[in-house]
Amino acid sequence: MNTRTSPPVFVTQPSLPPLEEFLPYLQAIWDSKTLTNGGPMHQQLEKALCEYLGVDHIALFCNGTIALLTALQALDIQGEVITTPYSFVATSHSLLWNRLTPVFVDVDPATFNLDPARIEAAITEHTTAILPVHCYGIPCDTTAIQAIAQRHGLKVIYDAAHAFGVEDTGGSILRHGDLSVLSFHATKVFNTFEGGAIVCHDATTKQRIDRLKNFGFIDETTVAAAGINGKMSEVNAAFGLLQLKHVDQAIEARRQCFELYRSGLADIPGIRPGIDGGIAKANHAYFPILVEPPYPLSRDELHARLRAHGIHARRYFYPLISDFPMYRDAATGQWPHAAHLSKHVLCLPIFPTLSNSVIDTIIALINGSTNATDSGKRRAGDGGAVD
Ligand code: T4K
Repeated sequence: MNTRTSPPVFVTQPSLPPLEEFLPYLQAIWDSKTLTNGGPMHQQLEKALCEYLGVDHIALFCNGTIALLTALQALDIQGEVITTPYSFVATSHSLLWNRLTPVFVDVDPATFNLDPARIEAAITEHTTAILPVHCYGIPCDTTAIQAIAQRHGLKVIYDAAHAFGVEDTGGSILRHGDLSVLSFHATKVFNTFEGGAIVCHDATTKQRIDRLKNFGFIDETTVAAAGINGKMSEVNAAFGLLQLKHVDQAIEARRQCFELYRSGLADIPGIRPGIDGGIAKANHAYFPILVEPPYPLSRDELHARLRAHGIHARRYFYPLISDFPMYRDAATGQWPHAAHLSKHVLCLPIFPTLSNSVIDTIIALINGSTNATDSGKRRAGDGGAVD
């Protein structure tokens, strides 16, 4: 079997609507000459997203990272913030940029998310907030986190960068916590090229966030806070309006990829396909698999093997954030579950235009590698569950 795919297949590929559908939006921007600073496209997208996502208030941003920075400023978070080491580095970088101290807590290996049972033990007199991540779009245990936050008077800001459109049985998961932060980066389920947003619950907070993302301006001559420039441009907002028309179809196409992977990988010893977490509505942003014994290759060997065949799966999230140099000093704890996931999870390509035949090829490569001769032996110590 010739399993080399051509061209290469990446972990994701952005959804793009037909170009001609975007031209009228560009024409409208050219006509209005309003390019940014909360113009008509920006306002329309905020309204449309509130309706689509089922939330009351949303503030658009130029990207998810600046939205995270601003969310922490908006709530005036100080001191220590409990967060996960198993995420994209932007999560905790937002803390360092605010001169806050990240306190890493281990994850629940079944959900990839902060383990509520471990949060309480990490709370000190300096703790003011929890910054959990709905990793891969799988909801955190929001009920337990809320109970802890209430008991200790902490704010909760969800990094919901992966969680566009995800619902639990009560509705949008973006309703949980004080704020939720979305990313609309090119690699996300819903993209505006670059972009992001903060979801909040009341008009006063929305106004504060809107001012903070516009240098702190209240009016032409009054600056209320040391704000930043976090605004989304009209072109990005217009693209978002168009993307919204296609996003349900895109999520459905992802779901079909998910189902194919799930059934195709179900019986391979040592390969554990990612969960959908009993989610009422999943977005299938990522397709993580755990690669563990008795599978004969290590995660890294499987990663290399797929790559040799043009399949660019990704080791999200390796290394752990706590292993990056700027965190090592502060990060003195042990996170065995997060460390295990970081060494054993591989995210397979998943995106709306991924063909069934490529998925079949990927499954065959993973399956065939049980007899693979093109790999080295499992490295000593690289395996074994944490518990
Ligand atoms: N919080 C969490 C939990 C996050 O995951 C992220 C971002 C953030 C916060 C911050 O949100 P933003 O500030 O980014 O809005 C990517 C993304 O750049 C990043 O947005 C994302 N998380 C992270 C998980 O993945 P890389 O370094 O893996 O991206 P890159 O360029 O290697 O892209 C992956 C693949 O996607 C490429 O191999 C090819 C494909 N691709 C990528 C781009 C940019 C395309 O086909 N077209 C493209 O335009 O970080």
